[in-house]
Amino acid sequence: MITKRMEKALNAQINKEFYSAYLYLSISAYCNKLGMPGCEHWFRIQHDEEIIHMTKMFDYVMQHGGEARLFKIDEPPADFGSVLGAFEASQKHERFITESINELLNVAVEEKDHATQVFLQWFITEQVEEEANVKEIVDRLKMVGDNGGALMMIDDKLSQRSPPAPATANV
Ligand code: OFO
Repeated sequence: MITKRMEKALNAQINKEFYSAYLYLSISAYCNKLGMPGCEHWFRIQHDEEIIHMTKMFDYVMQHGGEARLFKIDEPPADFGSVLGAFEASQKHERFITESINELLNVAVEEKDHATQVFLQWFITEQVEEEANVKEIVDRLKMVGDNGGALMMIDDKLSQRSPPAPATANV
């Protein structure tokens, strides 16, 4: 059974994962407006991944004897200035989420909640991947600048991203 403090912290993270999904859906709409279908697709998959993160945590809270709670989701921005700006917004957000997951683990350690410490390992690893993926794209976009042909090639590559595996609470 999780402690009330742990439950509160996990419920707050569920809200952040929902916001992540909201943010990425908004960025996908922005990419649609820019006429970059590959980027739109990439962010739509990113949105789907965030829903999986949220669902994993939501299910875990209940499996561990807690009460899963849903709170109001903040409105995400709709304009990111450029496709590079959109990916930089994603990079900044993922760094924030990494800090937040690390803080959750600190709470689990302080609460001597070993099951939640194990559960959070999946998220710790996932954040390394999330940050690495977006960094690679940001670096490439910076490299190509305004080169239309190169941007089209990046867009095409991003259109090949595969959908995520379905959610399971078990790690
Ligand atoms: Fe849920 O990892 Fe991104 O935000």
